[in-house]
Order: sequence, then C-alpha cells, then structure tokens
Amino acid sequence: MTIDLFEDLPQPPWREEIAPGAVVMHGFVREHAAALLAAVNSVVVQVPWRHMTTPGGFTMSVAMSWCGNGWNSDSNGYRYSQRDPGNGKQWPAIPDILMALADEAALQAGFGHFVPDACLINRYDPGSRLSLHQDKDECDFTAPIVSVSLGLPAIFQFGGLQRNDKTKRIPLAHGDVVVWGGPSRLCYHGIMPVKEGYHSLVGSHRINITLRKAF
Ligand code: MD6
Ligand code: FE
Repeated sequence: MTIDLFEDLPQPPWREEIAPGAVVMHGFVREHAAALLAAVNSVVVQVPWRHMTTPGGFTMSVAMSWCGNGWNSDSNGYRYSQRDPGNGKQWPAIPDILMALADEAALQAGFGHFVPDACLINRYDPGSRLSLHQDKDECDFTAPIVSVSLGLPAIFQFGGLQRNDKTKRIPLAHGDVVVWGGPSRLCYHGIMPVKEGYHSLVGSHRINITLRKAF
C-alpha cells in the first residue's frame, strides 16, 4: 500500500480544529483528486448510485454507493451489511488508495493508525442536502471517521450532542478532509443544500467519501 502518497503536503495552518476531536484538513487530498475519483468510479460500476429511503419513509436527495461494508435503511432503522442482500455477494473491497488516505489522514489528525472496514460514498446534485444526524450505527465509537469532499463546495453544519444544540457552519471545498472522533464522534451534523455550479474535474456534483469502522 502506498501510504507515502499523502506525505508531501504543506504543513498547518491548513489544519483547523472545529471542535474538540473534529479537524478539517483543507486541501489535504487536492493533488490526489483524480485518482480518488477513479477509485469512486470503480466502486460505482459495481454498486450503482441509489437513493435510500429513510426509516421515516422519505427518499434521500443524496445518491449513495459504498464498499467494504454496505449500508441498509428500512423501517427498522439503519444497518451495515457485509453482503448484498440482492445476490448474497460481498460488497466490493475498499480501494487501496482510500485505505491509504484514511490511515494517513487519521494519523495526521492525531487519532493514530486507522483501518476502516466501510466506505460510504455520497453524491450531491445541486439542491441535495443531508439533514442533521448522528453517525451512531457503527459498533465502535473509539474509531474516528475520515470524510473527503470532492467537487462542488458545501456548508457543513456541525452541532453538539443534542439535536437542538447550536450549530457552526463550516465551508468544505474540493480536496478538504474532515477527521472526526473522540469527544465529537456523536455530534449532530449535516450538509446544507448544495448550490448550482460546475467543477472542472467532478462536474455538477459534490462527492463525499466517508471511511468508517462499522464492526
Ligand atoms: C457529507 N458527511 O459531508 C456528509 N459524517 O457529505 C457526514 O455525514 C459525515 O462528513 C460523519 C463524519 C464526517 C462526515
Ligand atoms: Fe454523518
């Protein structure tokens, strides 16, 4: 694995702590965006974009794909799955470049080495949003989440441990990485509606990749 891919990067101040345990590393993967998009596309041909239904019965505006472990939502809530319930096959493996990025980002953010087992990929078309939520379906909250933004910019909303706590608004741009864990791991967060636009590499979308330890 080529972990040193990510070592030739500028030093702080691009590293911004937005809350205890939540760090934005601005531009961390900008130089590797094309390779990351190729990895995303290699997953999407195997796990085509889909709009999930929330446990409350709404269709999400964000389109999703995944690898490592999969993601299901139904009236019982959200669950990770090792296999595709449609054909019984394991979901595709997480591409090496995403494993390397997750490890290097977690290390540089101060969380130590990180070996994720699930990778969720979100595609936001203009107008798509993700309402405030907690990431609480993983088994182990001691592991951080590494989150990569590509393409159109967005405003990340970041709150506290209660849904109605005050939220901060953090602009995320192409190439930014957020690493998130420790005391922030269960904080509410969301993405405001993505504005119309065009990105030369990604087109009229925002792509978000989150690497997690689900089991
Ligand atoms: C997004 N991200 O940025 C959605 N969750 O499109 C998330 O919901 C998220 O960025 C947990 C940790 C980091 C994240
Ligand atoms: Fe989340």
